[in-house]
Amino acid sequence: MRKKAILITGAAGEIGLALIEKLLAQDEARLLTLDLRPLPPETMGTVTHMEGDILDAALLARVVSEYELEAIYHLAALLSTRSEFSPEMAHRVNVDGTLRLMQLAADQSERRGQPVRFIFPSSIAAYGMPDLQTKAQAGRVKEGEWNYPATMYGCNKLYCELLGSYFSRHYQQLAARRPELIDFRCLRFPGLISAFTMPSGGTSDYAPEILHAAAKGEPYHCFVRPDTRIPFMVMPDAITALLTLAQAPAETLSRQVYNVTSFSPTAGEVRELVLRAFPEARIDYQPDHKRQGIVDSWPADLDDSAARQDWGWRPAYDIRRAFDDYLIPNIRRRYQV
Ligand code: AKB
Repeated sequence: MRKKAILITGAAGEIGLALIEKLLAQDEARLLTLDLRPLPPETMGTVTHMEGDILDAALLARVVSEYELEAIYHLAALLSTRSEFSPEMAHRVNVDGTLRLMQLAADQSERRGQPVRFIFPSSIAAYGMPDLQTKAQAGRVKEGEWNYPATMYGCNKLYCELLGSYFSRHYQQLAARRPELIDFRCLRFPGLISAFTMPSGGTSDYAPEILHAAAKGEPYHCFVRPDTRIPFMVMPDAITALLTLAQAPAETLSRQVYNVTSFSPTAGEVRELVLRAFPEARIDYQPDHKRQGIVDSWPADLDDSAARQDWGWRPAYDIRRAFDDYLIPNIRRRYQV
């Protein structure tokens, strides 16, 4: 008999580790995790971990033969900066990998006779604004606006949102018998900041990098201008958003892709907040005009009213609470400063 499981791909990444921690705290015992890397020692042993590639058909076949999946959190991805250096590889991981996971979810839904919930983090990278004037005028961007991404990662995310919609509404629409469809739910995340982990390969990474460098006493050259503004959220709110959307009754959802956001500081404001806690920090600006161009193409703010209305989304942390109650105390503990 196959074991019931909740699959988390990209489990050793920032969101994955925070999600595992939260689900274990809720006594969730059915976690099956997948990543190219091992989990850190403190997490290893608390879940069933498979080390391998989401593109490995034999590995996915093993998952299907041994487990009955009830939900999939598909977090594995190459982020925006990394994807620009290897766009074809990004396409393989971000698109082909997601397609395979969706096929697996469709197969599992059919076997169970019940939809598998497929939770997918998308990103502000799915938006693309042509210039700073447009960005300033656009204000809080809604889900259906400015869907013209300027990065491989953004294109991959936007397309996978559409794939999710296809798999959950039209998959095998011409077959003689309509198959059981997947239950696809997606969040467009802003930049994320964790006190415990560092992102790698993203373009919103400057904000967590300013903070972690300051706490470690290392100098930091910020790769965007001080006036650069994009939305951010702290990791506990990102996990709350994922779990709340995953658990929302289907009839309350009016769409499949939801913006979520918390606060939209400039890079200069992030520096000021970090300096309040670490006055000795050495942070200057050395904009990299190419990475700057990517961040400039992302909205300054998101309209998350659909998430608020449909499933009661409210971030617990505004910018003050994020720094005073979550980031600074935890990062001081982490680096013992
Ligand atoms: C990145 O910078 O690529 C990510 C994102 C905004 O999705 N953090």
